[in-house]
Amino acid sequence: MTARLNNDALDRLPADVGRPGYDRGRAGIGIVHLGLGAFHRAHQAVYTDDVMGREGGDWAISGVSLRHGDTRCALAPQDGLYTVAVRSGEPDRLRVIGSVREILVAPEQPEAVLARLIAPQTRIVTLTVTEKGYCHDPATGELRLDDAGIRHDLAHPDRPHTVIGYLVAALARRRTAGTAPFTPLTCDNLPANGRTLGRLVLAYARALDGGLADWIGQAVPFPSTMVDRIVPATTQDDRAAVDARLGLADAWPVVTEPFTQWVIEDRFAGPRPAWELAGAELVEDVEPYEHMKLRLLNGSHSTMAYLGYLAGYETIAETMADPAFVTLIGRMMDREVTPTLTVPASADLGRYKAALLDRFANPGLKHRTWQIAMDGSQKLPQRLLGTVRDRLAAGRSIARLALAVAGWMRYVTGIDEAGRPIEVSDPLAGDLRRLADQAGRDPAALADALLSVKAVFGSDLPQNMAFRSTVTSALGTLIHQGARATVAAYAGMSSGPGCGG
Ligand code: CS2
Repeated sequence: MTARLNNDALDRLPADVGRPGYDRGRAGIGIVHLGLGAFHRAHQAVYTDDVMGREGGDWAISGVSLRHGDTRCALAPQDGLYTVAVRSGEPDRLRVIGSVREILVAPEQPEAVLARLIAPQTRIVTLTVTEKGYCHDPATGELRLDDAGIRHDLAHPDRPHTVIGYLVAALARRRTAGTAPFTPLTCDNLPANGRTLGRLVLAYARALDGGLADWIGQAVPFPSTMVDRIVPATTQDDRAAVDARLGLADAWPVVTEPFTQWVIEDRFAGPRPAWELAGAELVEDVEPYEHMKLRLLNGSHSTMAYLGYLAGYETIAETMADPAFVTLIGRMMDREVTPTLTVPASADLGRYKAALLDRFANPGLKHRTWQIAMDGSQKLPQRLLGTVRDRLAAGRSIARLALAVAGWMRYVTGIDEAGRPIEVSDPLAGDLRRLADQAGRDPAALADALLSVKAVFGSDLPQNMAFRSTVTSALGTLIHQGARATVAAYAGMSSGPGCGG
């Protein structure tokens, strides 16, 4: 049996595999990360590993899984070590990351998680808990006081289940103990993610204790961040390829692309790692970067996910091998999204978009359309609907954006174009399916039914006749002609100035 990757095996790694450039045993834990998934391991943990390699520091990470123990099962026997394989056209570049020092599983060890969050040495709490982890209404960004987890936590604030509950319970204990607060640093693809998290934390704290809420409001900064790296779920083939290169068994490597970007608002309650040494951009205001990324990258991703899945494509790279999709996405970015953006000082939008098309086409990444299609009800507002609102307000066309929304509507009916079931993974999947079943396949009835979902569309968009009719018409074409023909037709279309064009 192949020996396992762990601290003792670091010396035996092949020369071309990168490894931690610091003494792991001496680095204390300074960061707690909530949501220890592949994205964190290929992104923030790598930046932190870089910084520790350059200047040491007590910035090791205590990684917390919020639901299952599978990451701990894989990584604890490896002393938290794992491989990041960077994949493009050439052979993978491999690097073993050492910044994750401890792995906790919140449902099994809630007190251990709280103890880490309360420890004075914990200066920063990073989060990648996905959109639905924030227990908020995606359309308004407000806390859902009727969310089952939030209701539980308000009734039992010392035994939280939700991320918001954990943050507030720990901040409350730090305040009582006279310990300085940590800085919560959200790394999820939410609009104004720091400000949103701050608003949710304050709303929850206020429901518990006004004094605590006032203290948080005054003492705890919530910097926003823009994070970017495409990290598909690891496959068995990926594991086998990494093991063969290492000559060791790594139970859960992560595979990613060469591109990586992290833009962070430089507002921290205490010290922070010098992430700029690893290429992060520390700025005053993240919003222009975030709009650029959420609307261009994630908006395109979701569009390709729904329409690509319906067209029978398993991955984004396969979808982008279809020239009609390349044209559709390129034109959607250029003609409908770009005019809504304020260009960040350091960005060259033309190059950014060209690079996106290349990144999407990376054939080494098996990024499943189904994976990106998950949780659409939580993603659509910031990826597509903010752009739609800006375009409608300016009286400009939204045809391609409307097609993307129609793609989501067709997808959540739960039946594909060949009549096979689609496994729709979304917190609202049941409601969406019920609405779709009641409406049947009449495009206007189906669009009306799904537009009534306030958590996605708010109360303004359903009232907007231009939006309603453009989405309905795209949905009609999709239902009657199928995704491939529809995408080809929309790709060939020229944009008029009106809302439908
Ligand atoms: C993707 C993102 O799964 C998804 O919804 O759009 O995870 C995307 O790959 C990242 O945001 C890229 O930075």
